[in-house]
Amino acid sequence: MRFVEVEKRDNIGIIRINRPDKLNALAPEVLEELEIAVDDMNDDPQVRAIIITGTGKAFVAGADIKYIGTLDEEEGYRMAQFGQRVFSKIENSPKVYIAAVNGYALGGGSELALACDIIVASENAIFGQPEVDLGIMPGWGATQRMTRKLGQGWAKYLILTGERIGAQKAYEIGMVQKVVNHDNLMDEAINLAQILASKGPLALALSKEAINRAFQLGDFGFEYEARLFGRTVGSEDKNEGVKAFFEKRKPNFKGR
Ligand code: DAK
Repeated sequence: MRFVEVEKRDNIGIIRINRPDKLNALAPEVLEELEIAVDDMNDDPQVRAIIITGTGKAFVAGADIKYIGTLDEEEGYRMAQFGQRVFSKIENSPKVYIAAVNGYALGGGSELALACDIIVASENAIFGQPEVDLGIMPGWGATQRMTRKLGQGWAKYLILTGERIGAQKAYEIGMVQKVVNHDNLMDEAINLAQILASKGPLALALSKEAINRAFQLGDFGFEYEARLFGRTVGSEDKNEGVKAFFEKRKPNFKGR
């Protein structure tokens, strides 16, 4: 692929957006390649945790502004649906996605990071939803995911002002889970991915599914959790996890 690199190391996948001359802006071809990479990771039984990062000084500086300039209303709607489909494949994947944010995560880049389960940011990272400066609004999920993750107050503040914030501020408002030294970003992200890849895959998948639905299900969320909990308790992974605990060894989970 031309704009997206894919790497696999043991149980970990790395997706790298690689269009540094345009700060990894998500033109349609880049988004198409990202979808292929995400499908590949989601379908590979060896891969248990995936890191998304960018080449150069940006994670992703947004949707491609040149392309946005060419769109009419109907095309804009379709483009929004396309990006939402790709990002939903990340959010709804049974595997854990980590955004390793190495620099600018603006507009669609911030939305891509928000679609991931955990954000690890370089101290140099900059987040923002500057769409309003272009006379548009976010179209790849920020109004929904940012609101669910940060609450209406911060979602409105960031989306309505377009203000850019640094990694530390993003950490303080709960958008970022870990801020690390820039040079250690990938080591930290890989270390976290390895920790996640060592856990019971079914337990991770079902925990993620229940958390994702927390805001949709109301009180039924507890019933839903109980049902998914039952599935984990009836799994081979549970038998292996409990056995390994008493045998004082690491479990060898199979994800079933
Ligand atoms: N799109 C296209 N090209 C971009 C770009 C972008 N988002 N961001 C940067 N570039 C290009 C620049 O034009 C420049 O290209 P050349 O002039 O070299 O050809 C190159 O990348 C390097 O950028 P700069 O020269 O500007 O680099 P600086 O270090 O000086 O500045 C910057 C870095 C990140 C502060 C600056 O580039 C910047 O402000 N970029 C724009 C950031 C931004 O506004 N991003 C949000 C885009 S809006 C929707 C779907 C999605 C969305 C909305 C609707 N529907 C389909 C409805 C999402 C929208 C967005 O993401």
